[in-house]
Amino acid sequence: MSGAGAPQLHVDGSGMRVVVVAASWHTTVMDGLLAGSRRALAEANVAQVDVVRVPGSFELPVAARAAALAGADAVVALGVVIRGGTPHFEYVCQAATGGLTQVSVDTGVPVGFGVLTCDDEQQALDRAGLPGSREDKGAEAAQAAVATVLALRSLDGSRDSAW
Ligand code: DLZ
Repeated sequence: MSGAGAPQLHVDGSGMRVVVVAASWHTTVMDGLLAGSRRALAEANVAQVDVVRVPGSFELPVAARAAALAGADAVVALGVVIRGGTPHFEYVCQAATGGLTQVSVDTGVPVGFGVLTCDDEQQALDRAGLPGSREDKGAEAAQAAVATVLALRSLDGSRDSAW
């Protein structure tokens, strides 16, 4: 999937509580994704940011659900899955993607999807928001989560969602 065409989201998350759930495989890439999310949430004026680490991307949905049920306005899910020689990649990616979608739809709490699913480590580094990376998927996931909170709030009244 190409990163071309991504929207520029300038969001205001003042007063929001956002929980970042983050897997722990592939430390360098995860450090970049986490830093990008934190940066974007600070730029969006989100004062309360909590980070919860889980072992792998397979564990992201259960942590995201707990965060949503505990009162988070939005959840940002971060992980990196790198293809190996077995079908394990497909199962972990499917579990993370389907599980996070289910959490979001079932709870009504937006989940920003910052799980990289890559053929190799270089693809992940290119998207990790590190010096030299072409894209910053941690920041994009955080902005998307806050933007979706605003979009859903606009359904409650006559306000347009603003970003
Ligand atoms: C087992 C596994 C493998 C092979 N690869 C990754 C990966 O690239 N990225 C990731 O986030 N997690 C990986 N895991 C771990 C699973 O997500 C999960 O933590 C374990 O299967 C234990 O439930």
